[in-house]
Amino acid sequence: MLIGRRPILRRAALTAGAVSTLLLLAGAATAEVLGQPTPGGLGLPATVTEVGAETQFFYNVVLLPIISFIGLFVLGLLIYVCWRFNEHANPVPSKLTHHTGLEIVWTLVPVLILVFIAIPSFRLLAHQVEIPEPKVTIKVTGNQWYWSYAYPEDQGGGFSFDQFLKPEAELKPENGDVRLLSVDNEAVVPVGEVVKLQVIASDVIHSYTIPAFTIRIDAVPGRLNETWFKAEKEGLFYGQCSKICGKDHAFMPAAIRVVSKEKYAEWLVEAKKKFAKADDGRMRVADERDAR
Ligand SMILES: [Cu+2]
Repeated sequence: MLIGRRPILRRAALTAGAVSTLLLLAGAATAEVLGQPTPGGLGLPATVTEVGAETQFFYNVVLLPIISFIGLFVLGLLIYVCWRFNEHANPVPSKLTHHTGLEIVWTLVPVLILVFIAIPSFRLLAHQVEIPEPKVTIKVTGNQWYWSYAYPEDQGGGFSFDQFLKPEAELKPENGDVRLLSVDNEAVVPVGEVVKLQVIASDVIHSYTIPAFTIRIDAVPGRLNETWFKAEKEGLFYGQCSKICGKDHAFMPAAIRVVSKEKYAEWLVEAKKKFAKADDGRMRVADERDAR
């Protein structure tokens, strides 16, 4: 019996390997475009952070082959059982109900697989959760249905602004605008620096997600969540709200532009002037409302 099963095991292992290699290649093929989805893309989107690279390694090299192998192994067993033990092939069924050795094996093997997965998984989790000393801290607030960003004063900021979806009529594809992703005010961060995001919501639960940074963090009213990223490449990176938050949930993209340190310093100066007026305006509206 055991001899008959071995070629099936070997074939299942080979097929699992081939499937995961194909998926890996598909992932590599889409790695060209940064920061936004690619038509016909397969696999995880390209990442520009160390944590992202670790996450993708964990998924592509550890999890995907294991799950492909298990799926194909179980499928193979089912097909074998249907073929070998159906009524015609095996008219007198075995009365066997217990097999201590087999029961120990099918308990122990899954436990060992889980332990094998748990070790790199916890190491990765710690890397994601422990925030290194940040160079830039930004407060991101989720609103129905847009994001707001606040840059603290002691880091050259002292301003805040809202980020709305660009209406379809204003899109300029020749300037790289992307439907349902481009925004009016992009958030800007420096390349190669640790950026800490403090994320909260003003109304309902939203979720701030930028796939290229491999970050997704819930924005919850009354609770300040934190995450971080260190982008290693310059570019424009899009994300979308990832928690169903109301009727315009699909229309509140997030956009972060990663630039050189010099350009970031220039942007801070410009943004301070540009958004100071907006802040005054908002305060004036609030004052008038309070006076009423
Ligand atoms: Cu939302």
